[in-house]
Amino acid sequence: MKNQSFFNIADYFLDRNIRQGRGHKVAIYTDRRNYTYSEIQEMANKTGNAFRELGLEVGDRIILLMLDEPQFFVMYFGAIKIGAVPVPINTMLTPSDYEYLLNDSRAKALVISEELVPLISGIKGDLLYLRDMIVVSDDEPQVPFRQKVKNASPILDAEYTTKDDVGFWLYSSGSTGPPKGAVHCMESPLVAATNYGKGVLGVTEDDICFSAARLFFAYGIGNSMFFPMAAGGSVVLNKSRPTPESVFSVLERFRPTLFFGVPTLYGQMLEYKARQDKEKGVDPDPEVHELSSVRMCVSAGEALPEDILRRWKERFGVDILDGIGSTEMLHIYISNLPGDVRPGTSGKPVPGYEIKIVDDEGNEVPQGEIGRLLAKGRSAAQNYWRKVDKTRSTMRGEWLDTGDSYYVDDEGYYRCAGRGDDMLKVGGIWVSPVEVEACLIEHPAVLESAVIGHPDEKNLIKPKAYVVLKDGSAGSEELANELKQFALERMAKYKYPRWIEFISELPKSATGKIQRFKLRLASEKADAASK
Ligand code: 3UK
Repeated sequence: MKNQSFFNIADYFLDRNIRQGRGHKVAIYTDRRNYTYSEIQEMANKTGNAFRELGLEVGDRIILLMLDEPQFFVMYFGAIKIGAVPVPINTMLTPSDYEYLLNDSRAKALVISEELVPLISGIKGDLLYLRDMIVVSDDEPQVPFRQKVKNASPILDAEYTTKDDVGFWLYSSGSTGPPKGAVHCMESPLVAATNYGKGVLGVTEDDICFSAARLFFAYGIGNSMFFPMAAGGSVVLNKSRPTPESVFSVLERFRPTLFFGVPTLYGQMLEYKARQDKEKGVDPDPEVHELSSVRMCVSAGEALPEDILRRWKERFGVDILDGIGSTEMLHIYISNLPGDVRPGTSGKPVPGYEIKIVDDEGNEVPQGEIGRLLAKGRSAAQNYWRKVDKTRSTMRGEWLDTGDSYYVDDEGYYRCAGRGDDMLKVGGIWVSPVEVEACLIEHPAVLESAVIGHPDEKNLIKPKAYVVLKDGSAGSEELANELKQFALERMAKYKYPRWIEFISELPKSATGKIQRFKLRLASEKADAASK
């Protein structure tokens, strides 16, 4: 067993920092108090020992349905220390989504933030594998687990794992079918932190990271956990939903050096600031603002509109580095670089990753031509859990098919040209058109529907639904509002269609597949004509 060298990411991120003398350093800042590396280590050790007492073992999944709080770190590292597998999941889903995730993962334990308990109270089906639910409130698990933690030893040597062991999973959603568990290796976090955190952002122990993207996303967990902990730096955690107001207040209070967001938020923050500036009635002082401590901003999740980047730099004097990452690659693998930012592009390959753009036969296309973006690197997931076909079609040997269409421009910058599968990103989160369509069809008046991404006034993508009614009628504004409400009540809120257009039939291929690209083209044409 011990012929492969020991590697456990909890040992690397916690114990190593303490061995290197950072025990008294603040690892986490929150509104209530700070936590040193030693404190997090001790709590994680006790938690790991308490997990063992529950009978949890190497390979057992533990779902984390948690807000951004220190206990997320404690539970995550407690699990990894004993070789169990933490599975952070999205906190904005519905009871039936949670039922699926709990059963698909066969998690034996669920750790849930108290505030989120109502989300799962509506689960109607059976939870076939779940044995223990641990509720976290006020930075502590509730009894009976709290008692187990209290009585547990603060000493816990990490399980003898290697870099290839399963470290954790992250679920990724597809256009059809349910979400897929991307199974990540133990070493993936360190690879992402080395290639991008250190290589691109130059994160050091002096950095304080603050990510508006939450810990349950690959993007967020990289920003808030992997990058600071790999460098021995610190992170600010904030439980509240990232609104411009809450984000500005965290920036002002904790003065982080690195800020991570998604395009929607950058757009909202600019708007919020413009409103404030207007109310004050004086020209804004470009030197005095909440971002004065920030040396670099990062955007990912969807393409950052050029205009937002330009306005941001004007107002706050700091660049936003746009980069493309994915749950499967764990983090950003093509990025704009400090001092080499080309607005409207994803930048260039991050050193440590290889990229190629190929045609349908898998041959590389000439520069300037659009093709499928493939990526290769050691932070790539090893497989999708219980999805053999999907694994084989996406993870092609050393190369991962990202599902994105890209091309390289004349100057070598990578430019996004959409996705092959009609999926859309809303505020950085996937929305499957198929899911929204299926929901609308449940409404008694709806015969058929097709959903596409449509830019709002800030040029950010939101779902738009084309609806064919059963009675063939032309619909009405009331019905449109009713359908929006109908969708709002049945799915995660960010998925509902912001616009509804009634049409007499949907464009379809000979095989009966909805041709969403035709609707996209028609909609773009109509927008251009109305401008
Ligand atoms: C799209 C982008 C254009 C693209 C993510 C940073 O977004 C992340 O992971 P997901 O699995 O989605 C991946 C897909 O999102 N995308 C992401 N970033 C960009 N498109 N420009 C961008 N800058 O379709 C990609 O395949 O949710 C982002 C770090 C870790 C991540 N997991």
